[in-house]
Amino acid sequence: MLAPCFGGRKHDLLNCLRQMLITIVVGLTIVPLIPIKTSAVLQDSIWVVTFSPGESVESKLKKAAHVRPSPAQTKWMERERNIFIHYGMNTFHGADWGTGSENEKDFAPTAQNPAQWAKVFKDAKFSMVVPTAKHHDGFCIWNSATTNHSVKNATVTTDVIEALHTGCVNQGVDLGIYLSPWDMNQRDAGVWSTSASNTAYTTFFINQLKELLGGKYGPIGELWFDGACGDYTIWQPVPSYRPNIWYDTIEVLQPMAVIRMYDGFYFADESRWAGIQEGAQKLQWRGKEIRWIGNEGGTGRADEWCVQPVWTRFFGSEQQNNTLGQESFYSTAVGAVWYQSEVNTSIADGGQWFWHNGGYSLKSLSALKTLFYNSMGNDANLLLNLLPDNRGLIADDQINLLKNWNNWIDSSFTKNWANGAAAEATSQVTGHEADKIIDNKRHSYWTPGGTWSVGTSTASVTFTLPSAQSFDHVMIKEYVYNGQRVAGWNLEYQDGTGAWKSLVTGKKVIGYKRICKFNSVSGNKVRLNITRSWDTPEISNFALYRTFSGFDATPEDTSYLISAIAPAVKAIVNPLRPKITVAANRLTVYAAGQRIDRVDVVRMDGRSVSLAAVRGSQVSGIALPPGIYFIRIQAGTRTFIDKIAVFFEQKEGSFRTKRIAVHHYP
Ligand code: FUL
Repeated sequence: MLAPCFGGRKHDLLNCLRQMLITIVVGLTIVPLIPIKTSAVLQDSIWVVTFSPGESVESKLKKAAHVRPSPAQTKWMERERNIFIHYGMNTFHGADWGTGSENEKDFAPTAQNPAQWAKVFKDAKFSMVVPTAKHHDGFCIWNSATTNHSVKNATVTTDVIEALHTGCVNQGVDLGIYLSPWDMNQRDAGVWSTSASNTAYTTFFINQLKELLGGKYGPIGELWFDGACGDYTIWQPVPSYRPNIWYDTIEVLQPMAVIRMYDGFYFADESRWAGIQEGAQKLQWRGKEIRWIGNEGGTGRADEWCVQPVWTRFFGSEQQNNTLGQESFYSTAVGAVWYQSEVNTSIADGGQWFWHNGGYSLKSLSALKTLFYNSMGNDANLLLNLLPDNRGLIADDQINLLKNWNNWIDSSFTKNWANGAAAEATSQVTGHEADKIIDNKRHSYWTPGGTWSVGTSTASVTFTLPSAQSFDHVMIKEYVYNGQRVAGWNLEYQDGTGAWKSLVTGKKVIGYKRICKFNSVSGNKVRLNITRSWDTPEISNFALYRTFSGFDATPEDTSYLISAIAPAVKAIVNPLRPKITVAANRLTVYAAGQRIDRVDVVRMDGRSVSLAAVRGSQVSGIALPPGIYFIRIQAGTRTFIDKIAVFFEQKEGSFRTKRIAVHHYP
């Protein structure tokens, strides 16, 4: 069957036709293992550079500064947050690792609805979902012709990947695939083996990839190859695996998919590695690779580099090296590659990936905030795992936590207090002036220009805000489309006395996006100092944020969530559609004739000043100083926040509305 691959979204027409062609050719039958010609890059390209033997570290750093992401890596980088889904046979056995001998009939969801999952991803602003098509036990949640151990023999026979694909197309979310190389069911059938001479499993695995990537499930954005293997040493390459053939297959079938590399992988085979070291050969890098951050607890390194020096042939056991990416590796490095990291962790605590009958303990809101800083705020991408339950649904507690988290992100990182600032740089190039940093455009940037020396050059930009503001975060983006360069920076502000004081110190990386938190300060002058850069720095965006904590709740306190409201009460709350009008410095809330018990208008400055608490269906005439406000509406016995950003600007002694955004839940 030819599934349409446009799905209502903009996809490359050629890719689509290509996928259709592949679907016709490959079909969904088991095909023999035909070697697929590698399209891997055998010479330097934008995403890989090979150094010359004896090259100086300074020269290597300058070359590394020009390594850039490929189109597939760029697309993935800009996704920023993706969802992981662990769902399969384990969901029905209260296990995180199965045995491979489970009865297919045990897969028996009572209300399975991947369309519900897709809506959750969309509402929580995730770009792509990566479901466990097959976990280590070998049970396939798609209708596979490669094995009987799949949903086709389960109590519920729906092809979960197909249903999820349909749901995702409807919600505008992309699909990725997790496919476990380790397969306990095939081990027991004698197909999976660690013996290097066993080719049966490679054939089997490639056939599974062809089914999943052949077009039936549309464009696939990411492949995830778990290194875990309880039947062999972790991180060491399983001798029978042929990752290069897996990757070749992906390149042919899904050229825009990135690959979360199988842990036990080599940068080159032994003979070519020697040639690379001698300068006779080039490093091979596909421009599809993404890097495991090195743990599953959601933390990253103090500085997380997208560009990685290549100094060892075998990378698997280096994945946890805490100094990865640092300049010290360049003395022995043979080259550098674009290899951005992905932070994968579960929304459940204790390393639990699958839903268990005995329940789970969710991460706290505060832990999810930390996760945001460690991933999307630390030059890395987030892959956050959700656990559909044995009904086949994502439970409300996970959805509510995501809503709380998004409320915090949106309220904290929307209003840029540096907007409208005057930007002055120590030097700048025509067309790339300092104010390009605060034009809120992705593809414009400031650069000081001139000749840049890695060891001695520095540059600064001073931002003068229109008026003194308080802020507690900075967000900076490098123009990584030309390469990642900054290797040292700090931030200062001028306090009331005119003295410059440190806000952020000791940082190396900026990269795609860096967000740093500090104690709230107030001032109107802020200075970004680039103290080290591998080549002329290029900075594309800068923001100062003020976080909102007025309605922060502990995970136990979900009272303000609409989804926590009992259905009967929800029916009353839903139609409220409060209307917000602002005239000069007055704010009015109408509740469309519905009764509301109480309205609180709270200022979003972390100090949580309640400005009004009024009963009735109409609240009006609240005098408001400039700021961003949240409105909490209480109906019945429950409360929810209708998140409202009301931006005021002071103009000639009065206030005028700059922007009003009203969001309704659900
Ligand atoms: C690990 C696996 O063993 C876990 O079960 C889970 O799938 C996690 C994402 O990767 O290596």
